[in-house]
Amino acid sequence: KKVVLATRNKGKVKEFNKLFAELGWEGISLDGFEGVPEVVEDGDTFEANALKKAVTISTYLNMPAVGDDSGLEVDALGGRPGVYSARYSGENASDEANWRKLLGELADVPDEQRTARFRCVLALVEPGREPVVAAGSCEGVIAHEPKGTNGFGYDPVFYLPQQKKMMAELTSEEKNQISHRAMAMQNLLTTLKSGE
Ligand code: ITT
Repeated sequence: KKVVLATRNKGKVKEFNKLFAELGWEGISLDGFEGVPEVVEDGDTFEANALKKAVTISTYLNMPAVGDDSGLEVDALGGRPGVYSARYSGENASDEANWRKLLGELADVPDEQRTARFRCVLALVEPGREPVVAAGSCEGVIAHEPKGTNGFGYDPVFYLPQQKKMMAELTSEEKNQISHRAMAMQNLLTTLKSGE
């Protein structure tokens, strides 16, 4: 199955390429196409934005597309940055600027109140079919200092108590065993199989 990855995020593309390979799917990047419309992420839920990405790209290319909307929910911040995770410290903010802002906001928050989770919603949109949506999450704790250079986004400050490591210290294979994206992908497959 050939599926366009409706994302401009290179970290996501890398993870999807591995997750798709396990299924025998071929993930096609947006890089090879011209005139691809920008998706305005104005939804207030992960689901709305994931659908918008997949519908926009699938309609434009007339091919199956997967949209991924994801982010970090921090309990001490009432669930922020949530759907605004990519733009937490401003439009086109770097990953480092975003996690530095997060560490600043949590500076006075004690360890036991630093719980958080990554969430991912995937939407698979195929021409002539009903969209399929699936979600996944991954629990962790926001650290005080960054560590690790793998992954992307908030991975350097997202501590996994079970692994006793930061997400950015995991290899992409290890991350793909436990991540919100991997869980959402599993749930997507289960839903697809149940509809066959
Ligand atoms: P696309 O919309 O083109 O897919 P994006 O980076 O704008 O790319 P999102 O709107 O879904 O994607 O924003 C998700 C942000 O949440 C992302 O930029 C990271 O900061 C964070 N995030 C999502 N998944 C993550 C992961 O696996 N590890 C670390 N941070 C993650």
